[in-house]
Amino acid sequence: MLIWNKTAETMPREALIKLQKQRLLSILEHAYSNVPFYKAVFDENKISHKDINSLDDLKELPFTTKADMQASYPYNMFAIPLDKVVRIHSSSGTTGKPTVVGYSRKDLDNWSELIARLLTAGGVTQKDIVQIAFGYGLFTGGFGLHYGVEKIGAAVVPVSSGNTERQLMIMRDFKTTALVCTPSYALYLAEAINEANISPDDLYLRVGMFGAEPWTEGMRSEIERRLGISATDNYGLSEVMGPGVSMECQCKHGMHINEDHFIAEIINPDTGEVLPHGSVGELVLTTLTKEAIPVIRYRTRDIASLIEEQCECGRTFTRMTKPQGRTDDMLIIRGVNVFPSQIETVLIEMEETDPHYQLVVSREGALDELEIRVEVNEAFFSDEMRQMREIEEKIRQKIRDALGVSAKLKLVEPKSIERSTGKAKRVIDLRKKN
Ligand code: DLL
Repeated sequence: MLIWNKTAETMPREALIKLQKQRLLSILEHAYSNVPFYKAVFDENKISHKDINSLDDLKELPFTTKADMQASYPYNMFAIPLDKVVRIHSSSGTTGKPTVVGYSRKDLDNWSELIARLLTAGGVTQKDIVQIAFGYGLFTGGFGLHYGVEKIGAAVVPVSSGNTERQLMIMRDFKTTALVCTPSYALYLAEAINEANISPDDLYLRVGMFGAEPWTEGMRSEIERRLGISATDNYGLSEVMGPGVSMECQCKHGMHINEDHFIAEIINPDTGEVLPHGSVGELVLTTLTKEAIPVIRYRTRDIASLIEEQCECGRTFTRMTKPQGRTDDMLIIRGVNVFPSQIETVLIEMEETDPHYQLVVSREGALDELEIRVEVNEAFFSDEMRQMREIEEKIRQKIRDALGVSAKLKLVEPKSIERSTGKAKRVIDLRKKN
């Protein structure tokens, strides 16, 4: 199995911990001295970065939240002067102010390095033609992945997101071998390939590196089967860097966290307490090398757990499980916590439905109601009510057995749920309007 940076990625744990400690101390010093926000919170909590003597002491430091980053709009989290900043990205800002993130030249070099690791882990080499169908713009997906492809020496096709017909034409004519986008867009492309009567044999696709949204193992099998590729997952978030925080290797069992650049912790989202290894909770990340925006104990709101056992690929970095979802996407249906990904797992196993669904949450009286809208597979679609009702009942039963909640089911016609070229919108929450 190929590894981009063997020295770093297979470093013995003791050496890694030593490196993390050394980098942590210097990033704390950098944050305290150059970011008024960190000076204020450390002083307020009567904590000095000088009291931090081991990685274990990290838990004494306060968290950084999305609200903190938003309140610092646009540049108050920056630790370097603007004339040393060479790139600026930003989150979409659908909830409140956008968060603005900057990168120094060194940050961009590190970012490319981590993306080169991600692509190599996914099977990309210098020989590949890599089609990037993430949006190029303020979103970190497009430009973030781009420079890692160049670093490897593969050919990058920066097609950006959208215009599915053109994506297919390019994929076929440019002989694309590697695809980079969201898993939901990969599925959409697979569907479009089928509709355009293009045979997978006319294409050269071999591997796909997908991320930026939650997806299940079932969804992976579906994408791999339909596109005839090997698909790997990768994770990241703009506040911490963008893509490249962690990535799967060919073992496809958890994403290796680039621990020479980030420290990961899992906390109880309600109490903030650090949980023992293996526990499921909220992922908290600390950047170890970021110059422009050092981030200490950032609460990602993503729910995952850490896998400590050494991976067969030889990498020594701890893995994180696929995030099941975000704390803010968790639905509480009659007292039961439900993540959209749990519903996806059930739906994807049903031959009668296609993996296109939406969850509509509403409130009736004091209770939350969940309606699952899912597309019927073309082969099972019928005008006969009885037949459709039988399928509905079958799914309802499966959801009840798997999740312990009952939901309304609404079967919809094939291709009636809006396709996404970026991050799919799975949940429509009508409660927020009340
Ligand atoms: O989505 C960065 C990225 C771009 C990652 C391209 C991977 C590939 P944001 O827009 O800031 O950044 O969104 C970050 O997306 O907190 C997760 O909730 C979710 N997310 C990202 N990757 C995954 C993944 C980019 N592999 C937020 N699985 C994160 C599940 C993911 N959720």
